[in-house]
Amino acid sequence: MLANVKEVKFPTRGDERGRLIVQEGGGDLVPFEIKRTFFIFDTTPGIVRGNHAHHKNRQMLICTSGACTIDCEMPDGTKTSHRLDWPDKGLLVEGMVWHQMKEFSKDAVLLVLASEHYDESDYIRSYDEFLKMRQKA
Ligand code: T46
Repeated sequence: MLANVKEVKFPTRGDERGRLIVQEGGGDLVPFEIKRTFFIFDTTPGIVRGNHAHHKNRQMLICTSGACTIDCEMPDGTKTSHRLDWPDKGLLVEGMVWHQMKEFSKDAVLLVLASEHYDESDYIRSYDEFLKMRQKA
């Protein structure tokens, strides 16, 4: 069965010039074609972002600088928390996972690779609605 959330580790390539990490769509680590990327930075201290789920969109979250924490709630009610604090750490978040991002360090840059183009109708932004959909599933 497909895990709703999965921590992955990207290989680090490096030589005397520095380090390099690759994310490629359609492989084992990012198991979808990447249609969109965006990143979150310069966050307000103490802020909590997210607080939604997606119907269809699948995402890979990577904190390329600094650190932040991702809290997830699965369709079966299981809750997990993940600290992203190094650029080789990725968190695959499938659809129908309620998630929030918090505890951003001042220098945090959270890169998100998405399987879908932006579509507001793909968001479930009401927690009550998420609970109702969860019961139906
Ligand atoms: C997610 C987490 C990890 C766009 O116009 N296009 C886009 O591609 C995105 C991502 C956002 N926007 C607009 C929609 C809002 O007016 O930018 C504004 C901020 O978006 P939002 O409040 O959804 O941001 P977050 O940080 O709560 O959530 C974002 C993503 O939207 C979401 O898909 O899973 O990062």
